[in-house]
Amino acid sequence: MHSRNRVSRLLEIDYPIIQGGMAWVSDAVLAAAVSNAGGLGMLASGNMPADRLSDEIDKARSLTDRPFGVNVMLLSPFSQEVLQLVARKEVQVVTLGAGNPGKAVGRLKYAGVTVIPIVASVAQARRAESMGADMIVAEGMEAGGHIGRVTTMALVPQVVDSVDIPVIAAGGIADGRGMAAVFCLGAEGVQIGTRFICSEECQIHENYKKRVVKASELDAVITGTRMGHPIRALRNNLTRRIELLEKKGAGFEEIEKIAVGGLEKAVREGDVDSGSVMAGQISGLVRDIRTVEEIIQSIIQEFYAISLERSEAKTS
Ligand code: TUI
Repeated sequence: MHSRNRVSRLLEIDYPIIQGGMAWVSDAVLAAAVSNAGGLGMLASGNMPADRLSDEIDKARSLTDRPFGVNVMLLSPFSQEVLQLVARKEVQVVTLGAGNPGKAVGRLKYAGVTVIPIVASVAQARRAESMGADMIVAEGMEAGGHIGRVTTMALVPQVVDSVDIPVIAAGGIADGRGMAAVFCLGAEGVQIGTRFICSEECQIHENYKKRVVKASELDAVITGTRMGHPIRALRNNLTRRIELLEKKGAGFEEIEKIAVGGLEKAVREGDVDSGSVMAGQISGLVRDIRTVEEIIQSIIQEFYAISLERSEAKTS
């Protein structure tokens, strides 16, 4: 058996696998399943008000005794009240995404929370470390949803060389090979989103899961770059409409009108044609819906098998 590394020790988990905090997707049932399987489950606060998140935290606590965390989406109009809530409820871990973590890091650290900003560049990583972050997630543009501009392959080693705190890689990882690859680049953990969308415990509409299972590697396209908010989602009527509007030079408000609410429409109503089916480029590798326990065990077994091969190659 392998010894726990810095990430699993600091987070008090069996395996350094963090479930992505995906807005409208990462609820108490999914997060508790991941924590119970030895990873770190995450609740996504998305655009939720604090009272709704509070209920979700209580529910997760009723479903697992293990640590779990909350992702705070910094673009949310409720991000300040959500930050207060997670500190008050003594949530163990918080990831901060989609914006400048700024004062949030110090406030959460003061409340005893383990703070993990999500970064998409070396400069953001350095800034996060200097603010007092415990670790960072370096998220490549293979990821689904709101993304940066650098790939995981290029971002992770450059971030690893720029900071001393542990780096967790995200974007394009769905199996033990991907985990082994980013560990070769110096990562000490992985954050996985898309693979967990296609789990039994994920509570979203079946149409969304089926669309991800059906997707090829070319289907996860980027829209919104011109507006300064690049979003990766599976190609459909919505992404084509946004592309056309962008080409015509439509304003932010016009595009936002059809994009906002699109994620909820796909996740809850199963409208995968005109809703937003956010998912990463690794969708093409996800071919089935399995339990969270099966997903984590197969990632870990494959990862350990590759690590063993590498250490045997070194000594022979
Ligand atoms: O946050 C994500 N992915 C997301 S959030 C989301 S919901 C949404 N709703 C409305 C508008 C936009 C999104 C769907 N997917 N990933 C973490 C992440 N954070 N990726 C990239 C970043 C990021 C981007 C800019 C982090 C920091 C940043 O700027 C920081 C600075 O220093 O200003």
